[in-house]
Amino acid sequence: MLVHNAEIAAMFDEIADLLDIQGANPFRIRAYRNAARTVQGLGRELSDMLAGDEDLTDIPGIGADLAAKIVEAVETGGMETLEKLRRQFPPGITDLLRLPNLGPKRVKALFQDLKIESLKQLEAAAREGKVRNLAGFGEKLEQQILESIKSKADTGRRFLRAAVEPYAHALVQYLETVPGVETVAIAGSCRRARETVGDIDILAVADGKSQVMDRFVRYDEMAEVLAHGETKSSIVLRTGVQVDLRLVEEKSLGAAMVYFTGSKAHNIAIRKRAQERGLKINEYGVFSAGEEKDEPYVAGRTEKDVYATIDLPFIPPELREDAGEIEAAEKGKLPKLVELDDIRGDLHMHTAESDGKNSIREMAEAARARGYEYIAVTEHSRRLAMVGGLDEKRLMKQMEEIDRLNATLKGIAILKGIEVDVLDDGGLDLPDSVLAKLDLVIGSIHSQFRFTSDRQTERVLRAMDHPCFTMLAHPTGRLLLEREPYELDLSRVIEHAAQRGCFLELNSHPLRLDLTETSCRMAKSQGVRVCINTDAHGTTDLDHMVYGVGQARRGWLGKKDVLNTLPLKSLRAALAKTMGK
Ligand code: DGT
Ligand code: CA
Ligand code: CA
Ligand code: ZN
Repeated sequence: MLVHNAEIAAMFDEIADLLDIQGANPFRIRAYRNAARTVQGLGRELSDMLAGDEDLTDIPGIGADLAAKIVEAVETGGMETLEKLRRQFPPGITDLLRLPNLGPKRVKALFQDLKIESLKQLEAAAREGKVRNLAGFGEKLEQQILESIKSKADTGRRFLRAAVEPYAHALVQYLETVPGVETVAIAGSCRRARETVGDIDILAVADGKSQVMDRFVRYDEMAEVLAHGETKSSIVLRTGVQVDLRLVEEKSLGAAMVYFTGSKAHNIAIRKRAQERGLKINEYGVFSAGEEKDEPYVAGRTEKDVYATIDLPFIPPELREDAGEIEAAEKGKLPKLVELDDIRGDLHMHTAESDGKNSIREMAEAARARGYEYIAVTEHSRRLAMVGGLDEKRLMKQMEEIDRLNATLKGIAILKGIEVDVLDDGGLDLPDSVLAKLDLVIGSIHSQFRFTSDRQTERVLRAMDHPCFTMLAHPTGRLLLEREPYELDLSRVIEHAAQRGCFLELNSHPLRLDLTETSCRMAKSQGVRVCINTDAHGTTDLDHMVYGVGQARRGWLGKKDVLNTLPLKSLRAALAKTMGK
């Protein structure tokens, strides 16, 4: 049995949840919580790393104890620690914790005082007005609970794309081995590189006698078969992700790819365009919609052919949201989107000097192995003492170390930076005299997430006005599926960045992807360059760059719009300018 990262992450999350209800040591809870995030965004399968005899404790946030649990999970499919905890609680209890208004204290109260063990029971109790009387609840919270149960039912469950993609790729590989199968391709929101996905959509071309559907519904990670037909089947994998597989004819593959890649809004727009040309587009092809009933086939083999029938060039999947791409394509104004290969360096990372896992040299060598020209080392500043933030003295020492490394390391340049905390009033957490010695200064909001929009925005604008401010890290502070962004007027921030001549980070961590695609477009329209960083806490995290690039592409960014596509010399000049040098 193959155990994927997402399953291991889910186990760690559940352990953290249950420990939380138990009132266990917060540090222990946080360690599991962080491990879940790390594993989820790893970009490589832990089972592969183990098979290759790699040391899991090299992964940021994974110590010997967590590494042993990962080994246990990969070998047995479970964790004894989790089993023990589960035996102490009813099974529906973790669903309660996932409601936005319910922390472990409240879940414990619901469980102990009202014997509520599931969302269903909670909904019933809230309807009957029983919940409001519990200590620390009240009528307003009861109402909010009902609303969040409802909205949860509305939106359905979504998954991080990064967490789901390994499943999609494994399944594609599996299907490709089935005799008679010619092509297997991923479509849907996965292909459009959305941050989160509702399910996995796969298309296959196979000869008539192929067993592909039978093999699909017997995939060994399948938990449930929802539909089993000749051309369409759906299964649910053990982790809860649904996969839709459709078998299409070769002459329809392009049309089916367009249709099932979506988005729905994009499809509707191109169908309308086809109608205007006396054509009909569906998942089988493009047909001439004449008077006669037999509707002759016009095209459908490739996506390019399909778009050509409606006088459009190929539109990259990341842009297919009916957000102006069709108009742009019509005018020949589609952007040439940035690619992973265009990226020449990574300007935000941490080392073992603070809460990272590797030395500066290891980070530099790993970056060089990925073909980069440069990196910047950007530790946290002193205010984040909890994660080893640097004060002036330690930062100066690190700068000397970087000088020594730069003198010996060939083929990669290490820039001196800092991820400095933006203080409540917009000041920076280190003195100007030391900041001025660096090559770049990244400002981050790590506190006071609850400021009003006005106050938060003023805070960020003040920070940007600092003479040594290069870029704003993870500008909205959101964590996908976990934490809403803080209130911030990003359009003012972007306008200000344009005037100030500084940059915005697009943080590539699969949980952050912070900037959104809309903000990327806004930045581009104001001429503010975006820097795609990984914020790596270890060498393996450098691989997150691909997710940042995916997001940038969804945000219409080309090579010129992205700061870290510049060669070293021009990059240095661009950075120096923000530092008043
Ligand atoms: P997801 O799964 O929620 O992340 O998003 P998608 O875009 O993958 O949506 P999904 O899986 O429901 O359907 C895959 C694609 O199939 C979708 O992007 C467009 C196409 N599609 C599905 N239903 C319809 C429909 O009712 N009309 C049209 N025009 N296209 C549809
Ligand atoms: Ca989908
Ligand atoms: Ca689907
Ligand atoms: Zn960072």
